[in-house]
Amino acid sequence: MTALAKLIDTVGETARDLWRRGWAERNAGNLSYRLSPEDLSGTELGEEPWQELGAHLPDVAGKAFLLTATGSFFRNLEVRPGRGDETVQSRDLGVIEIDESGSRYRALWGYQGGGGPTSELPPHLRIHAARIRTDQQKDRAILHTHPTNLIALTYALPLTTHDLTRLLWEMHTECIVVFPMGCGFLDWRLPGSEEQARATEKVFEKRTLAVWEQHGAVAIGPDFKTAFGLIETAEKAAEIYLIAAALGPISCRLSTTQLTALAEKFGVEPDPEILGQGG
Ligand code: 2HA
Ligand code: ZN
Repeated sequence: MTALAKLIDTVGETARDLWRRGWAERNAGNLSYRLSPEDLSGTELGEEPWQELGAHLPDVAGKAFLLTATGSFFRNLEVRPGRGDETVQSRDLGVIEIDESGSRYRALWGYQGGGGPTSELPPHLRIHAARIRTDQQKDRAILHTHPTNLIALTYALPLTTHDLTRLLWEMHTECIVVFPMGCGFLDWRLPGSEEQARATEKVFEKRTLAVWEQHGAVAIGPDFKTAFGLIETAEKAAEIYLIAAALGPISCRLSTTQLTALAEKFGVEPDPEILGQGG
């Protein structure tokens, strides 16, 4: 079994979890992983023609990525017979490399049947670029999905990064420990646009989790389980908030004192700009 096939197994498990949670309807969501040369050892690679990225991204120049295909269904990426043979999933996934100038890409593997990488290639590459540039290279796995309760919040409430993070931290004890740097909030922008990609890149210089207004969530971690855990925890807090709000006015929330105590006990350093206010 190649290293890539092993990685694809974890993609299958993640896709299954996302689809079963109802966060990946039809072709919703996409994912990417920044590959090391070892991740590609033993896999037969081809070289499709170079294509323009439409942006100049020197931080990811020369790097290779595994990405879902445009239009692919997470449901189809579930682990299924053929496990261990990466050709089974080569229609819904592919590997690209970025050229040395950081302005073009080409497919090296996958995208069988004429597909290409996700239409949200721009935010994926810019999130990877942000983590590399800020010396957080351990983060390789990005997940974008459509978690119902988090999205619902963005329709119901006027939000900012500060307000959304406080809401999530205050409504579930886990949150400040799992995402001490908070959850970025980004106003609605056209998915896959340069504008969406640039705004998202800025958030990920500092944070590992964000919500796109009226659209979904995106997270990065060293592996897909970590990225999934970030979204899962935020989504749980959103669900608790919505259930509590449906029962009547919310009568209590975690206070700044309680949040500070949690951060101290679990050894995390929350964003002071968010922890220092409100509560
Ligand atoms: O790829 O979720 O945001 C489908 C999407 C776009
Ligand atoms: Zn989406």
